[in-house]
Amino acid sequence: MPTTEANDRVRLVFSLFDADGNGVLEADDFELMGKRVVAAVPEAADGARSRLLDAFRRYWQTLLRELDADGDGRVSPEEFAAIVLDPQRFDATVDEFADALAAMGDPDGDGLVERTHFTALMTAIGFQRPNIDALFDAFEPVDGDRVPVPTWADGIRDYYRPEKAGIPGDHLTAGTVR
Ligand SMILES: [Ca+2]
Ligand SMILES: [Ca+2]
Repeated sequence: MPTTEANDRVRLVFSLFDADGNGVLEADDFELMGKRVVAAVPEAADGARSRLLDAFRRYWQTLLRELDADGDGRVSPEEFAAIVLDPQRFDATVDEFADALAAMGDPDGDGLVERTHFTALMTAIGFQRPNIDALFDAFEPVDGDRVPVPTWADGIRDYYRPEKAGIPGDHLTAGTVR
């Protein structure tokens, strides 16, 4: 059984990925979100941007393939909820997305994500400022308020784990769901 926290995390991610707010996920949401997120770090290299845009598209393709039970080309909240039931079907996609997003937060390539870039990217995805701040703090930033790229990428992977509770990613749902 997924934890309550995992269900909350998934509900939140659905509401954010529904970028046009029409209540279902479709290809346009991921184009909209992808453009918004890559624009958040203007100094990112072209390679990092196209990698993240590709990751958003791949993400959508995986959701469509795995979750569109009624085959209407859209993923409803009910269809999306099944994401927690069989997480290994999404592992490769989440992996790629996590690495691509975390890499965007490190435009100077020193292996560390500065808080300003983290905040810009997470704001572009649609998370709320207090939640973003709490998550960054939970990653225990060091060395001039920065966190290692893999720390963030692992945090994203954990966010999707149905069995996890009490993880840094739970700071993102505080005050937003239920
Ligand atoms: Ca939508
Ligand atoms: Ca559907």
